[in-house]
Amino acid sequence: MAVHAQPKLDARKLRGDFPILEQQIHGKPLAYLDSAVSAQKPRQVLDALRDFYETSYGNVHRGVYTLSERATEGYEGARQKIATFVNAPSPREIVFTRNATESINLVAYAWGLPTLGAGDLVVVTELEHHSNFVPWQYIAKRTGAGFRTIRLTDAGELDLDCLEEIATEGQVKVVAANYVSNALGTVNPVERLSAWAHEQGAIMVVDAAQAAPHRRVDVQALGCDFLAFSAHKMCGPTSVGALWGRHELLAKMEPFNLGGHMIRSVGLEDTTWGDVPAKFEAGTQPIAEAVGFGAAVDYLEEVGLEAIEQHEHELVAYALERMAEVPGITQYGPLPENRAGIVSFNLDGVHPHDVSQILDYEGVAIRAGHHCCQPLMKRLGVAATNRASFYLYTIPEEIDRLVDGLHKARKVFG
Ligand code: 7TS
Repeated sequence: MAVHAQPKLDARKLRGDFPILEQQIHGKPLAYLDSAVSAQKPRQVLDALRDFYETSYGNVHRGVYTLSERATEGYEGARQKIATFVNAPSPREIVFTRNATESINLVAYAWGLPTLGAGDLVVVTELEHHSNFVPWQYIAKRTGAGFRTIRLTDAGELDLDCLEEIATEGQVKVVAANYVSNALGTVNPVERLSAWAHEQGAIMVVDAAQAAPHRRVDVQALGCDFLAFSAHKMCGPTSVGALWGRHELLAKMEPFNLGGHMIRSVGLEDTTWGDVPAKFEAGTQPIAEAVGFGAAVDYLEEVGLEAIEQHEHELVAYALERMAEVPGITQYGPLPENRAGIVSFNLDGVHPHDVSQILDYEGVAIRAGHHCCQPLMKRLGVAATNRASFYLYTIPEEIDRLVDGLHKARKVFG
């Protein structure tokens, strides 16, 4: 549960930081209810990007001139901020990647490919985004390892009763699960899964793409071995993400991408690798984006992660209650107590794309589709759902407008 270390956030005031929210869509104020797909950017992040390009831009770790040193300070300073943000023991354990997807692929390829084999098991959940499902399924196939999924209860929570059975079917080597589900908002018991993974002699990989923006994430408290997240869902720029990994694991792993910067020395016969994290950062990195990522972390810390979690908890409870008034609605996912700021639903007889189109005419942006969770959609017995997702700038009036739009969609298509 949230610790109320900070005062409640003032979403109305925070909205002033987000220029994009000032516009109208189809003559109506924009209600952006799709932050799970990507969050909007505050002026503080946009200014940091512009300021970096205008005053400090250069390539990093290369030049001995002032500008390159300044750029390196900005880039490494961002790494330090991100390490502190997830309570990593050392900034060397933070690897910059393009996004959460690349972070997970890095682990699947660089750790999984040489480690896994016949008789081993890779365990994921039925609730995964494809980013934390497909790479593991693929690497399991390539290595001959088995692939198992932790099933779901009807409430959309992980059914941990199946763990015992899975453990009898092979040597569990990796457990990969999301902390917060992007499709249902379920908050998963990552600490328990980490403990179980370690009992089996396995590593625990956490997809924190939907957690890091919305709640305090502490890699040491979670007890995991790897944690992946993306800046763009955290008010930061696109094209940069992070992988946190335990140093002893990162140090033993082979590289993922090969080329400039990641080497120690290159000879005609052999090449040796640089230290962690350089070993995993081949080629020119998303330098300004990393600096913007650091600014986004500063912004979230300023608002307060506990305050953000509490705000979204109130919004999701309000949304679930208000949406239950809509005739013919089916809501998916757990009770608000175990859910982040995401609601997933269908309207009887109305295709999700039609719902989201009607809402767009009202200026309300939500997502319709399978949310990159086809195994989950199969479990729910649907092809797609509508999904509304909230963030620190969401206000209850936007949920009221969503509900009004749903009544309208029923009238038009019902
Ligand atoms: N994991 C989860 C839980 C996600 O929600 C997403 C993206 C990813 C991984 C991948 O993140 P990326 O930054 O590498 O793309 N989520 C969504 C979504 O909910 N709708 O579209 C993308």
